[in-house]
Amino acid sequence: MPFELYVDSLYTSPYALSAFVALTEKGLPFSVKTVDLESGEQRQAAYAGRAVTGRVPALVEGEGDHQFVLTESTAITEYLEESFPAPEYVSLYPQDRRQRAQARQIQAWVRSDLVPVRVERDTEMVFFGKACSPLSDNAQAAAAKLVHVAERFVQGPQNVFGAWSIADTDLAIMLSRLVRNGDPVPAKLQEYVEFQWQRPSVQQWLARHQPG
Ligand SMILES: N[C@@H](CCC(=O)N[C@@H](CS)C(=O)NCC(=O)O)C(=O)O
Repeated sequence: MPFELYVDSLYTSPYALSAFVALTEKGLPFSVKTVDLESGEQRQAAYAGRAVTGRVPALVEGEGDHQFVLTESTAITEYLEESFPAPEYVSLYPQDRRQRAQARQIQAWVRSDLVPVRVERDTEMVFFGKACSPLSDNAQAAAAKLVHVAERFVQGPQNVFGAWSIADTDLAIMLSRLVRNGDPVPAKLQEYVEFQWQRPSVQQWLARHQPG
């Protein structure tokens, strides 16, 4: 396997999911290794000595002296896109320069804003249906902003930019924090989340939650 992808052992990291989907969409052979974040494995030398930020996901390419280890999911997806470009490989980003910039905009935004939604609707709820309390005032405001921005981007029930891009997966996972919990979200955005959820690369990630 030329690549290894380190993900959290519960498979709940939306950032690990994004890197997993990127590798899967590119059709690259890779093995998945898990890191137990609960026990702090990410801070131990065996992991942090290689994955310098001590977080998941981490992409490992090659072996020995030539091994290359990269963390930060968007750095990983950009690296894969440059290393394995279209048309030979599936594109992770739109071909149009402005759309590509907007895809990066979505990716950066869902990772840096909306903290109350990320805290009060964590991905254990998304993937395991964990019960959640009603949203606080702060989280309601963040949820309203998420819906407002998503409605500007999502014009139909399918992809933001016509062809699928990795920003669709990232935006849909963010929206699924509300949709999966039954928080009010316009039907168009619910359909969008469902469409993205059915993507085979996302389903391959979900299959990792099944026992056995
Ligand atoms: N901006 C990073 C975020 C990565 C991140 O927050 N990873 C979390 C899991 S979702 C993690 O490794 N947490 C353990 C820690 O920080 O100690 C990315 O996009 O990869």
